[in-house]
Amino acid sequence: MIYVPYDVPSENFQEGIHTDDYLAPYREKKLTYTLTTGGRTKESLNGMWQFGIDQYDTCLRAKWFEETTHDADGRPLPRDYDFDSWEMMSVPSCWNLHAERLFLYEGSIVYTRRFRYENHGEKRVFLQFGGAAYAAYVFVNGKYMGMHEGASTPFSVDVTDVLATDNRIIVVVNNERKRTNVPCENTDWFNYGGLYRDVDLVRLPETFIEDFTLSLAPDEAGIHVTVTLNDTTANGTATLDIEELRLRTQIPIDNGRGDLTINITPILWSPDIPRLYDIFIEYENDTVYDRVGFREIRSIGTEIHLNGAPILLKGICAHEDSVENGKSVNENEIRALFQTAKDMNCNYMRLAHYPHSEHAARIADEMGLLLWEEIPVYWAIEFANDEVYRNAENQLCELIKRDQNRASVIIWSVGNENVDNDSRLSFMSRLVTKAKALDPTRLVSAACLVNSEKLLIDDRLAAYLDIIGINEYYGWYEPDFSKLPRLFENSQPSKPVVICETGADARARHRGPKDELLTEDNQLYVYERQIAALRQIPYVKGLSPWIFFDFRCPRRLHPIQDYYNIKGLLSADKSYKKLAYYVLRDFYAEWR
Ligand code: GCB
Repeated sequence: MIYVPYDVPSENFQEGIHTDDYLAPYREKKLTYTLTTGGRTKESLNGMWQFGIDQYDTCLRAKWFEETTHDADGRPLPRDYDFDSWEMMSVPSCWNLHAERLFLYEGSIVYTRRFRYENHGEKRVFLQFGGAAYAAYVFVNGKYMGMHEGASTPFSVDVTDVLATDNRIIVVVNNERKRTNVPCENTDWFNYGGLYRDVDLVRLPETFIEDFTLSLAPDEAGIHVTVTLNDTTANGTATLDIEELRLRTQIPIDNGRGDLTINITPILWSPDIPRLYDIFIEYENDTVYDRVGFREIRSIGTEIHLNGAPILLKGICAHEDSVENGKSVNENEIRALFQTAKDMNCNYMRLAHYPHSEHAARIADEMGLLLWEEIPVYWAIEFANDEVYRNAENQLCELIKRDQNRASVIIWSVGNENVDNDSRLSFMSRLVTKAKALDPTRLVSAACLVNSEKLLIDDRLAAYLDIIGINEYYGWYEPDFSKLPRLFENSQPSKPVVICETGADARARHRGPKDELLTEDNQLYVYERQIAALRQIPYVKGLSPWIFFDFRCPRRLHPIQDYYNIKGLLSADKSYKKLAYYVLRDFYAEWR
C-alpha cells in the first residue's frame, strides 16, 4: 500500500506521521455485508480481546499491524505497542462502559486477538461482524482487509486466502463524529464506540449460497423464493425444504441465481399468531437454515393492510440503549423490552434511529411485533455529497439484506427529520427508490417534519413514500397545542399517516401540576391531548410516541435530565413506569 501525499515528500518524510491524509489509502478498500448469514452455523470469536486506546491513530499511521520487529538487515526496531500484553475487554461491548476513562472517549481503539484455525475441508472462510461503531479497519495476519463505515450494520470479510493455523486479527474501531458521517456530528443520542456486536467465523464450500429471500408471492400465488450463489457462472439446482408444509422442491439455478414461486398456502404470520417455519435451502455442499414467517403488508389509500385486513399500528419508539450495556444490548434485554411493549398493548415498534441488533427482528418475529427499521439519515446530513450518499445507501442495503426474511419488519425508514430542500429530496428519494427496488414486499417511510408555518403535512418527500411518518411535538417544543387539530384538519393526505414521534420530558417519580415541565403529570397531560386529537383524524393509522425508556444523551444538561433524554415512558433502567405509560396502554386496548 503505497500512498503518495499531495506534496512531494522530502528525504526525511515519514509516511503516516507527516501527512494528515493517512486514512485515504485505507478508505479505498471498503467492506460491506456480502454474505447473508441467516441461521447458518457460525463459530463465535466473541470473548476477551486485547485493546489499546489509540488517540492519535498511530496503529494506522505507523502500520503496527505489520508487526515489523527487525529492519532489513536484522537489527531490532523499537515498537510503541505490545499487543499481547495489552489490557483485555469483552467483545461484544461498548468501550464507554468498560472503564470510566473511556466513558466519553471519541477516537480510535485498537482491538486484537489471536485464534487458532484448522481446516475442516471448507474452501472459503468469512469473518462476520455484527456491528462496529462507527468505522472499522480490519487486518488479518498483517494484511489489510478493508474498512467498514456505519455503526449499526453488519459486514463480511473474506479471509480464505490469509488464514493460517495461528492467526491475529486487528480491528481499529473509530467513533469520531464527523460532518461527512451518516449520521453526522450532531445527534440526540449517546455516541457509543466499539466492537459491540458478535464477531463470527463462517466456513463454506467453494460455491455457496450468498443470499436468499423467502416471501409471500403477490396475489396469493403462494410463496416466492430467491437464491443467489457467490458464483455467477454456476448452473444446477437448489432444494428448498419446509417440512411443516410438506414441501421439498427444486429451484433451478441459472448463472448463479434461482427464483421460484411455489403454489402453497402457509399459515400467515401476524402479531396475534406469529407463525414461523423452519426452512432449509441446499445447493451442492452448502445448506442454509432459517426460521421465517409469511405475511403481506400494503398501503391502500389512507389505510395499512396486513394480510388483507386494515390494521392500526399501536407502537412506541425505542433506542438501542441500556444502563449496563449501552448499545450492546443482549437478547434477554430485547425480549424483556418487547414483552413490556406487548403488555402495553403494542403490536408495533419503531426501532430508531439506526439498525438495532440483528436479534431484535428475530425476537419480534417470534413474539409477534411489527417493526419499523431505520437508517441513520438523521437531521443535517451532507446531502449534496456523493460519497455520503453512497455510505447511506450502503447502510440501507446492508440492513435490508440482513433483515429481508424477517416477517416482523414491515417498514424501511430512510431517515428522520430532515429539512425539505432540493439536495435532501434528491438524496432521500433515491434511497426510497433503492429500498423499493431491493425489496418490493415492504413499505417505505421516513419521519418527516410538519410545516409549522402553514400548519400542514406537506413534505415533498411524501410523494415517494408509502406511509407518511410525521414527528410533531405539540404540547412540548411547540407549547400551543391548539395548532395540532388545525394541522390535522388542514392536511388531506392521500396516504396513511403515522405519527412516528410525539412526547414530553418527565423525570421518573417527579410530580407536580400538569403544566409544570419535566413532571410526570405534564407528560401525561401531553399524551392525553395527543390521543384526543388523533382519535378525530381517520387518516392517522399509527402512533409511536417518543419514547419507550429514558436514554443517555449528551445534549441534555439540565440537572433534572442529568445527561439523559427523559421522554421515556419507562425509567432508564426500565423498571419504573411513568403515568403516561398507563394512558397509552389503555388507549391501545380500545383504539380501533
Ligand atoms: C426528535 C428526534 C429525536 C429526539 C427527540 C427529542 O424529534 O427525532 O431523535 O430525541 O426529538 O427528544 O427531542
